[in-house]
Formats: sequence, structure tokens, C-alpha cells
Amino acid sequence: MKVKNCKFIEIPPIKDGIDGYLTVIEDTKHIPFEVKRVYFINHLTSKFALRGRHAHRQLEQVMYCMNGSCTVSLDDGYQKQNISLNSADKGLYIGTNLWHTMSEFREDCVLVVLASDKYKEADYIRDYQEFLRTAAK
Ligand code: T46
Repeated sequence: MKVKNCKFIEIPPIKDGIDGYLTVIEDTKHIPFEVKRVYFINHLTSKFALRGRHAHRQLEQVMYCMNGSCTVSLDDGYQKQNISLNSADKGLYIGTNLWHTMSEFREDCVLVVLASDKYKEADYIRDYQEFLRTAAK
């Protein structure tokens, strides 16, 4: 990865032949933190949909694109990288102080996010200049 504080987390499915695939995600075994919150994003009917555009101070997350696809744009304050998420088996870990923006959603995209803490607005850095100052520290 070109940017800091992120990595792919791959979880191979258990393939049950004609009965389909079963995929198990256990926190602390597969996910590098205790999962305290799960949320999902779907109904992405506009091609102009944009989500994220912020960084988190303490929160860690892993996102899986369960269906469809989207682009995740990452920025650690020094390097930028675009990642295409299009597989239910390959999650993206997003650590602290990483500016992330999700776009180019396919209409059938379902993004499932596992988070290390409950929702806390105070954890968000929503101002890009503040993010750059934090990243420089
Ligand atoms: C990320 C992407 C994929 C809550 O009340 N509880 C929650 O757990 C969350 C995540 C949001 N909200 C409320 C707060 C805002 O009024 O929902 C509204 C939109 O939240 P947010 O700006 O966080 O939405 P996204 O989709 O831009 O970003 C979220 C995550 O924050 C972000 O880290 O990766 O989903």
C-alpha cells in the first residue's frame, strides 16, 4: 500500500459446492480490533453519491463490499491512493488519521463496515486543513 495505516484483510469463503459460499468474520481473529459497531451502506442510486470525506482520530474500521463495487480514495496527508473494492472476500482496513472518500458506487453496491467503537462525532476530523495539520504531527 502506498498510504499509511491501511491494508487488505482477505477472508477466504468456505465453498460448499452447489450450496454456495459461507464466509465467517470473527473479531480479533480476522479483524485487528474488537468490533463494537457494524453498519452498512446501500441504495446507492445516484452516480454522484460521495461518502466519507473525513478522517477518524481513534476509530479503526474494516469495510467489505458485499455486492457491486466502489472506489475508496485514501489520503494519509502525504500520499494518495485509489482502491477499487469489488469483492466480499477482500476487506479494506482503514486506520486512524486517514482521509477516506467513497465514490463511483455501482447501484447495487452494499458496503458493510466493522468499527472499533460506537459512533462518536467528536472522533471525526471533517475539515481537510485540520486533517493535514494532524497528519503532519
Ligand atoms: C466510512 C463510511 C463508509 C450515526 O448516527 N451513526 C453511525 O454509526 C454512523 C456511521 C453515522 N451516523 C450518522 C451521522 C451523520 O448524521 O449518519 C450521518 C452520516 O454519517 P457519516 O458522515 O459518518 O457517513 P459516511 O457514510 O460519510 O461515513 C461513514 C463512516 O463515518 C466513514 O468512516 O468509512 O461510512
